[in-house]
Amino acid sequence: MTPIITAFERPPDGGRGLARDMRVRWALEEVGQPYDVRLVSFTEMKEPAHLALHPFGQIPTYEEGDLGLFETGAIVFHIAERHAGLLPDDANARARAITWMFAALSTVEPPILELGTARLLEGDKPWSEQRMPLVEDRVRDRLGQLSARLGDADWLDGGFSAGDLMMASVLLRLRLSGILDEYPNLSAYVARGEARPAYKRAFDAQLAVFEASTAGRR
Ligand code: GTB
Repeated sequence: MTPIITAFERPPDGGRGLARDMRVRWALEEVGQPYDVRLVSFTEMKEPAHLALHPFGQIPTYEEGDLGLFETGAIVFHIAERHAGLLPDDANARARAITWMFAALSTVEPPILELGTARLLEGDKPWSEQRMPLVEDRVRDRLGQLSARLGDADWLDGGFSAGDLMMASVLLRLRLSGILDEYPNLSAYVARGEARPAYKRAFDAQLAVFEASTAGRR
């Protein structure tokens, strides 16, 4: 059965692959699972049909037969559990790869999201200039720790796993800030992720959605 995921009908990131359907697309491409995409508008996301799938009215969602999932972490984990290629066979290595998925979402991503909020939504507030260095340093604290752990390894724990897919996706959101470049091994780590054929296929697919959404407006 071909799974169906949801994505923005008009991607607000300009096709840069920052919306979270990209993580799900990447996982599906890594395991070689074809998928369909249902594009939804911001209005449709808040309507009952979509809310029945996603209680918070967001993308991405994942449908496979009578299974409906939301939350990118849960979706990628589900894909990794059901297919070979994203989690090691060895039970302990598998548990460590899952740990890195959680670390990406629970420990590394929150300060990165906070930085995005501080810059995009609070940048015009009178207190923003004073607060910004604090927010940036919280990101640097996490990146410094992650950089020390990664060292000169290619991936976080042996071969590429769902943990790396999630961590690289989280770090990618920092690219425009310039902060990622302060950590050359993390920057190279993200570039290794982006160089994977599965990443490229996923990126091209989401970019095609953006391009189609702007075609009629030129
Ligand atoms: N915890 C959820 C998950 O991981 O699945 C969070 C899902 C989420 O934040 N979805 C966003 C959404 O649907 C899209 S990805 N937002 C609409 C809404 O809440 O009404 C986040 C995102 C949005 C935009 C950009 N961008 O423009 O660069 C990047 C990332």
